[in-house]
Amino acid sequence: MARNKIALIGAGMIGGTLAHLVGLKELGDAVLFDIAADPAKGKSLDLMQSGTVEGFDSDLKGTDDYADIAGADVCIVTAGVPRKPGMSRDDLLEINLKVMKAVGEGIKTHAPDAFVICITNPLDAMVWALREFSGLPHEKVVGMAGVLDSARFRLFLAQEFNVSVEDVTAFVLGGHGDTMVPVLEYSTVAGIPVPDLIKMGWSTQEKMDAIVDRTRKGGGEIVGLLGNGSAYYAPASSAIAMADSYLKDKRRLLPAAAWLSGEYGESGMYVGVPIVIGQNGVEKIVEIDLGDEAKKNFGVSVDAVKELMDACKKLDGSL
Ligand code: TXD
Repeated sequence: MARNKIALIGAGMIGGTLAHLVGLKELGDAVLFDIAADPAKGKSLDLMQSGTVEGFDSDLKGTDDYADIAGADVCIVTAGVPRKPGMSRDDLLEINLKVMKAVGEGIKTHAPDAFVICITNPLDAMVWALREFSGLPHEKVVGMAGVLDSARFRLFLAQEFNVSVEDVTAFVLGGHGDTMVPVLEYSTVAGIPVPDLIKMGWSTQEKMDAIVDRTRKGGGEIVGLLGNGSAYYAPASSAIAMADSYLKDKRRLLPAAAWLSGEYGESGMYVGVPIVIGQNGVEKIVEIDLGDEAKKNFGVSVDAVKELMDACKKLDGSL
C-alpha cells in the first residue's frame, strides 16, 4: 500500500515543524511547497537526514512547483505572512488573501481530492476564501485554530489544577481572534466539569476568568516574546492531530473552523465549532447547547468573522 502523501503549502516555521512531525510520526511522504523553493529543499534534505537517526523512512521533497503536490491526500496550508509584534491577525488579511487565491488554484488543479487544513491567518476568513478559490467540497476544507486555542486553555487549566494535561479536555469555539469563546462548562478534568471543580474548591472563578483571558491572548503572548513571528510548535501539533484523524479515520471530536449550513443558527461561513473528523473529512458538526453567555460571546465572534469576510469580498470581487 502506497504511503500517504501530505502537501505542506508554506514551508516556513510551521511548515518545517509540520514536516518534522510527519516524519517522526511516519504519517507518510511530504512535499514542502513554498515560493522560496531553496529553503524548502534545504529543510527537506535536513529532515531526511534526521530520519536516518530517528529511523523514519518518509520521503520529504521541497519545491515551488504545484505539480509536485499532485494526488496529495492532505494539504496543510501555512503560506502567507505571520504577525509581527503589535500587529493583529486581521492586519494580515490583504496580503494573505492574495496568497490563498494562488494556493486555492494550485490545490484545485493538482490535489482536488485532498483534505485541506488551513492555518494561515486571519484563519476564519482565510479558510473560507481558500475553499471558495479551490472549489473543493466544504466538508474537505477546514481551518486549524480551535485545537490550538483549546490546547492553550487546557495547559493553563492543568497548571492551575496541578493535574496531567492528558486528563484535561476543553472547548474553545468561535473565531480565532480576541472574540474566541473558551467554554468552561464543557471543559473537564477526567470528565469532572470545571464549574464542579470550582465548587469543590480546586480554584476560583476569578482565576478561571484570568485563564480565559490569557487563552484569548495566547497567540499575542508568544508573538510578543518571540519578537519576530508567531507560535509554530503547538500550531503544527494541532494541525497534525487533525490530519491524523482524517488519514486514520479516527473520528476524533475536535474544535475547528468548519462550514456552517444552519448549525448554531449560522450559514455560509466558517467558524470554530466542534466537529468529527474522519475519512470523509468533516463527518459531523456537533451542536452543543451553549449557555446564555457563551451563546452571546459566540454571536460576537461570528460577527467579527463576517466583518473579515466582507473585507475579503471588497478586495476580491470573485468572492
Ligand atoms: O492557529 C492558527 N491558525 C495560527 C495561524 C497559529 C499560528 C500562526 N498562524 C499563521 O500561520 C500565521 O499568522 C501565518 O499566516 C501562517 C504561517 O505562519 P509561519 O510562522 O509558518 O510563517 P512563516 O514562517 O513566515 O512561513 C510562511 C511561509 C514562508 O516560507 C513564505 O515563503 C511562504 O509562506 N509563502 C508562500 N508560499 C507559497 N505561496 C505563496 N504565495 C507564499 N507567500 C509566502
